[in-house]
Amino acid sequence: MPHPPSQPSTVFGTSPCAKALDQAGQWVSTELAERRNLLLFNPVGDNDYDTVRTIVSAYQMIKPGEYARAHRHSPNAMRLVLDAKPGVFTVVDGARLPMQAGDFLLTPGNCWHSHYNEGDANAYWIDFLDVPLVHRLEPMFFEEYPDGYQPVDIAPEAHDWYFPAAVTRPQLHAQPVKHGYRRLVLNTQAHISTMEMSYLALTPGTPVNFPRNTASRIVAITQGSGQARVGERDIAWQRGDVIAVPSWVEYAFVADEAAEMLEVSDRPVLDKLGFYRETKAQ
Ligand code: GTQ
Ligand code: FE2
Repeated sequence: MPHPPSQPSTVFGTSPCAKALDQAGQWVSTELAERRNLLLFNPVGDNDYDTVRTIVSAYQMIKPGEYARAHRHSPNAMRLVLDAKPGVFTVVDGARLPMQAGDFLLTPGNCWHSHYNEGDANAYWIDFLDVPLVHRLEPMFFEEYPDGYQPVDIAPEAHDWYFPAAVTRPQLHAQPVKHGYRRLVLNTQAHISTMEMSYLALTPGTPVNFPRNTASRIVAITQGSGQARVGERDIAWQRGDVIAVPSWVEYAFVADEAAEMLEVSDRPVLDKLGFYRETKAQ
């Protein structure tokens, strides 16, 4: 089994985004707000919510001792953990799922969920939800849990909704290199049918030209740094950054140092409706 590079030493907690979340933390409590989010909306036209047309992403921060009360909604949600000390967890329909750096967790639509920080440092993660798709199709439902607290079971050994970095990183690095990178598609279809999630590993200095395609994608960098070209835009990226790749836009990535990223795409929706199309890979 090839050895993945060791866990990142850089923490998200020192970045400008984390500073903004920390500032929000001084003013907005989890009592006051349902969730403490920094929404990544794309400033195109009059849009003030969507990251891409079908998916929204947001940073979320929770302070030590805080509790984000239980609710449920029809949109599907997922979380990619950036920084978390032991004692941070989310509860999804009673299952207590740990949140540690690099972990990825599902909150399928209509499951009760609440977040806890019983550690001693702020915890940061990235949320992805199909809210824009659900909003456009209109089957939007939201419900607060009566009195805010859902029952909490003990942490399961393994769970279909839980993708710990300790499991996914070795799996990613065991994948073959194709078109200059490794890809691990996560087994999530049975739980979330609107989005497909994969981890990508890039080798330093090897440019990856992705085929232009009709899916909308959001890429979140979990390790390393490099550059991207998305449409007409040149982007320098590093761990903790989020990059939106709208439908039918050309995009290419190159890593400066061994890099890993999570890609969330709406391809399953396009596939089911017969709208998926891509140009040949270069
Ligand atoms: O953590 O439950 O970013 O309901 C947006 C909506 C997070 C959450 C978001 C949500 C949540
Ligand atoms: Fe939620």
